Amino acid sequence: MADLLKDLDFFNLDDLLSSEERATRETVKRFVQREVVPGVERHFAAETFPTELVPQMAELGIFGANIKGYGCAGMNNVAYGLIMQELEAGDSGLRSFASVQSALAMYAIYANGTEEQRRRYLPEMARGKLLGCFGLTEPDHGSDPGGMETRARKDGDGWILNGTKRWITNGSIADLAIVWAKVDQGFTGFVVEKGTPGFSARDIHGKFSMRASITSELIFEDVRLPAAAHLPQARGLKAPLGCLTQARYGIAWGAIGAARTCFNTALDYTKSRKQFSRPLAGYQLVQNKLVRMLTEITKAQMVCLRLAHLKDQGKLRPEHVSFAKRNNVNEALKIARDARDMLGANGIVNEYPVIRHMMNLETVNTYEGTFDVHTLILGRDITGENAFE
Ligand code: TGC
Ligand code: FAD
Repeated sequence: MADLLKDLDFFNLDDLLSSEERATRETVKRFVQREVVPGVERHFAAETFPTELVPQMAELGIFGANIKGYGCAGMNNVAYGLIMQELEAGDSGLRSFASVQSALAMYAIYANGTEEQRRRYLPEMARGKLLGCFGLTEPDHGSDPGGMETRARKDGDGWILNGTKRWITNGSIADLAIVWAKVDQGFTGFVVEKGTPGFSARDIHGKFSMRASITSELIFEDVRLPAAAHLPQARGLKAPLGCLTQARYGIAWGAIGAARTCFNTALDYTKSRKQFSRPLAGYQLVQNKLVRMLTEITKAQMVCLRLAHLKDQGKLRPEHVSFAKRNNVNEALKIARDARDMLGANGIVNEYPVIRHMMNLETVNTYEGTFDVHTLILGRDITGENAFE
């Protein structure tokens, strides 16, 4: 079978990458090809995450890859983005696992924790010895996390936490949860370790999307937390939203990987599949679809590369990330749907990766700010009118 993970580089964007960035991409691509692709359909069917891959991912420096110090690889944001792209070329669930560990859980501690908290958690998380999750969404509050009902109140030196978080990636396999809660003065965050009395996690089943990823509900019933569990720099909603910007950045890159696998599959299939005595790829309607895929993947690559350079220069605005997340995921989803169609009946079976990517991308379009939420963020930016108020 053809190499479905192979690069698509119509404008020689590789010329703009350093040799280290290219080497990082190739290493992760090889890992995905050898270790992920052979077992991913099995995990998807069984609704399991391949936890056996965690030590190798840690070895490759994937966790907290763009964090400096604390045992992290300290790569630049181009290399970090390329890692996300290659992981998601394998499966969105794999990229999600890495995003949550790195951009949500580790970054939350890095940006909002004390030096002691950073030293305690980050090196172990980089080594994959401690896994994290990030609890912001609640059963009744998704797009509007400001409505959250989870409450923390002071109790002597410590805190008492009550509430429920839902749709939490890695929830039941995580050793620690970053949990966001309302307090008298607004909002703040906590590191809640697994096994803390009153804290439980239960998995959500029956998903048609992100099946090779664990999604859970977290329940907090009078959970007593020590002062050391509080993230003291987390003041207001800005703290969790700042973490989302990091994760959305990786998603914008990741979506290119999923789209690329779908494009490669559709191209390979239509070149060999004959109907009415010639290859499907010879028909104008099919070529139109392939060219649209090539165009959107190439545009997404260019947006991401510029995004990475802005991020490395400290010039990135959250709205830039909204633009990229909104566009790249939505286009990836359309590419996956077109590829599914182009494979005909073969498009619905797991002999090909397309339908798995298509179903995964439905989640990616919804989480980390839905397509429409990012439309409103960008609308607010260009008009100065806030549709959320
Ligand atoms: P708003 O008034 O807009 O902002 C409150 C404060 O936060 C600042 N801010 C940001 N800072 C950094 N990054 C961002 N993206 C930021 N967005 C806002 C803002 O400047 C303000 O600061 P200050 O100093 O003035 O206080 O707040 P709002 O309540 O009106 O929120 C608006 C809205 C809709 C944009 C926000 O609530 C939102 O983004 N909603 C979407 C929720 C969401 O994306 N949830 C994701 C949950 S995690 C997840 O899905 C993980 S999936 C697993 C994986 O990643 O693979
Ligand atoms: P809602 O907010 O109820 O939105 C429903 C629909 O209404 C959407 O189409 C939306 O665009 C639209 N809508 C909402 N507000 C407006 C408006 N103002 N104007 C117009 N339309 C609007 N969360 C976490 O905290 N941590 C995680 O690790 C995590 N992992 C996830 C994993 C999976 C597999 C999934 C599916 C979700 C995950 N989430 C996680 C939750 C995710 O972030 C939310 O699902 C997402 O933010 C949307 O919230 P919601 O599902 O409540 O939809």
